[in-house]
Amino acid sequence: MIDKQFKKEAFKESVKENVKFLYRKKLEEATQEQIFQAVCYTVKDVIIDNWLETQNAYKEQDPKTVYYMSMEFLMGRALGNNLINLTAYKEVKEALDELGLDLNVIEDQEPDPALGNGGLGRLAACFLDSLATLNYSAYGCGIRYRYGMFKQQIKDGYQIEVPDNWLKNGYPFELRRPEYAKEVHFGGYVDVEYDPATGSNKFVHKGYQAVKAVPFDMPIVGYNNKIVNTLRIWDAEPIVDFELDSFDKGDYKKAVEQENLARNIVEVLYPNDNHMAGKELRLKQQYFFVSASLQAAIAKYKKNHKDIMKLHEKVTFQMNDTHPTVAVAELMRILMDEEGLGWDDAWSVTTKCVAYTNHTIMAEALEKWPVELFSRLLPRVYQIIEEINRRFVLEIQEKYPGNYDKIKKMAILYDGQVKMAHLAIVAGYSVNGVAKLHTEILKKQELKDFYEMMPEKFNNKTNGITQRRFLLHGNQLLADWVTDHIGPEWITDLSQISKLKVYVDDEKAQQEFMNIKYQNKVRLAKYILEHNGVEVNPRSIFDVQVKRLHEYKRQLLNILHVIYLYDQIKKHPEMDFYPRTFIFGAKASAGYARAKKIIKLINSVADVVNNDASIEGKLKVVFIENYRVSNAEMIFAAADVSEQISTASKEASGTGNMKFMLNGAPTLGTMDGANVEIVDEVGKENAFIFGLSADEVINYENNGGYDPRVIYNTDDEIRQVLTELVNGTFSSDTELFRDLYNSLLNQNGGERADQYFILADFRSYAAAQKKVEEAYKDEKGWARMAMLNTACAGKFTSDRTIQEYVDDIWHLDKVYIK
Ligand code: T68
Repeated sequence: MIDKQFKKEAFKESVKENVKFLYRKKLEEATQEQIFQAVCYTVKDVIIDNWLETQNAYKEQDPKTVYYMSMEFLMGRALGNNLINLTAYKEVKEALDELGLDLNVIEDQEPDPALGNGGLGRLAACFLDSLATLNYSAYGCGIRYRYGMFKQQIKDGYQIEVPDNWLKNGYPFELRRPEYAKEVHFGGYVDVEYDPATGSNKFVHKGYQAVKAVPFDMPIVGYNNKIVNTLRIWDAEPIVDFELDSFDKGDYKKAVEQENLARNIVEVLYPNDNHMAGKELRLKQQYFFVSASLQAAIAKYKKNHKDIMKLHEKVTFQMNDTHPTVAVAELMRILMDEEGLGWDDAWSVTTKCVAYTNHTIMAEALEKWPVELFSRLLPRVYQIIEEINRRFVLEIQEKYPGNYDKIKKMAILYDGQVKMAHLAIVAGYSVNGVAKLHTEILKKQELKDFYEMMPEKFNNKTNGITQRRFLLHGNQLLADWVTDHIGPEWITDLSQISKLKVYVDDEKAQQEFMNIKYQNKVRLAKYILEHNGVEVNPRSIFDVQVKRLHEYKRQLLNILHVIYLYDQIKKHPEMDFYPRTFIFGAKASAGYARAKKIIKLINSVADVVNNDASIEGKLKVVFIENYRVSNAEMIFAAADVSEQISTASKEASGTGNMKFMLNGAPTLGTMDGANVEIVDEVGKENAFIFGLSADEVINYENNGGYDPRVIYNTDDEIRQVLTELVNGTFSSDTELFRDLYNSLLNQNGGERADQYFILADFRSYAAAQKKVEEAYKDEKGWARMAMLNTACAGKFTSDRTIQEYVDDIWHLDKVYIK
């Protein structure tokens, strides 16, 4: 307990003082936003003490440190989470109550730091929480985007993207650290110069443009252990005129160019998930934060260590997907050009320091950069990649003499492209997938050749989520109930949650559990009424699909099934039907036209269904605007059914599936990603599984696909659903959804008809949905199933995932604060 700092009276005084000091106001005169800032400063004061102590302990104990390199950290709001992890949430809530303030309202003032797209960025945030909670020394390394993920508005059923100016009022939890600024260089050329000192040639980068990288540090508070780690995100500033090399002094054009570079580079997060846009600015972003982070890490290491050859004993870099993979060549450059190592020594250090996590097998997400662009932007780094490639190709030839196919498939440089995944695998000492099935597919399919050549590198690390945010903070009613029944150990040891199993047949426990679910549904219904103007019945089944909009995630299958149900109810009004609320939340990449069309379709179906009095409210469809971490917490808590319906083999893991499970919502899903392991834990009788298997999908794909026309021609009800996309049922413009219709039935360019197997899986999906309805009608049976999902979620804590990374990959030392 941090009770010293959170004595209620002292806390109240401090908030009042901060309001006075920051705004020259009395508490009564301050706005909620000002009070939010004042409360944050009080909390930050406590955090800073622990932060200093943690850094001192690290200095004394000199543990190995992991640098988690990621283009994205989808942190979500910090105030509530920090209070939770300081174990001060309830005290602070009471103190604010006594001041006539509502902590929930104050929390709502915080912008939702959204420096990420979806699963990959949120995973990074969960990992930082677990690293701090498990007493490990860690830095998150990323970019301080001025604009994070766009805010989504829905106008006329269409998605509108609004810039997310999250720094507008100043972000109270960040700390600018100009004393740790680093320079990053772009463009120019490389000269070879004879160095008389060493008697050998050296490579000198000249004529470049420079940007100053300035770090902002955010505290990452461990749970109840006084550890505070650091998320270091880099801002870009121009190198002002007088700092130019004497050679460049007075070069006005260059000064302007450098200023523009600095302004543009951190301007905005690219809003694509599972898609590579290939923009030059994106590569600049990647090199910018990677170079600055590596420079900082090496400078820190050198403060207390002499031998750079032992870097790997104290430092490891984890690359979150290929986005930071330029780190391989940048580390080589620093070790050779700045630290004076030869190639072999530099390579030996590098290959013991970097490791790679793969998050996708989607072909369009694989990062490949044109050599022309890469070598122009990063000439010295490119030179190093050429040499890495040359040596690797020799290795391939040695291992597979005369097999040119291997070179074609495995080289880092091929067809005028730099293949970042190949670079990551060749240099990385570990290559991991993010769920068992995903890792198997990597080994057997996508990365087969690499697995055959270097099997020892490959390993699985099934993803996880932090129960601190997604149960303790997001579902306080259930969290208290769990603690009342099994004690608080689950907060830092989620395997304990299996102790709930003894209650699954206890009627009182069942009622309490379902009553909490009901209250959470009431809370969400209120939110929906306020934000969508739609009234939903909290007694209906809340069937939820929230995640990024992508064709492979198959929101289209879900909404087509809603249309199917609507047809059924209209045709058989007397039919027994348990009321359902289908809830969607999803952002589509700004440039992804088909995804945006699916959002429009969901909203158009909602309009028709929700306003059709003849179906007596049996069916409601809600699209929650601007799905993000803060409303996600509330949505998971209120869900009855978790829709995880990706085409098997396409979803590497999924992590939303785990958040639903923990909050007591059974999975309705395919055998894809971590769903497979969820079913292993909870039992297939406590989930609703349907659809083609990954093997079946891959088999079709390797043999030219399948023919959806067969289904269309033979299944009248499916044909009817598709026809309604283009016959005016959901839009007077019969062309509006033509592309969606065509995508299911016609081949288009390189794209197969129904490439995500929606029609193939439709009937088994509908059957699984029918089973959901039957199961839900059995109140006790459902309560049991819901409780079992919570009770079996222990494996899916990110604490477990992080411990596996530590044991198998990073080998970090635990640090304790006195
Ligand atoms: C997700 N990937 C996976 N990518 O889709 C998901 N991509 O299955 C997995 O659970 C999660 O990673 C964590 O492992 C992403 O979220 C991106 O957001 C992304 C961003 C930029 C470029 C490519």
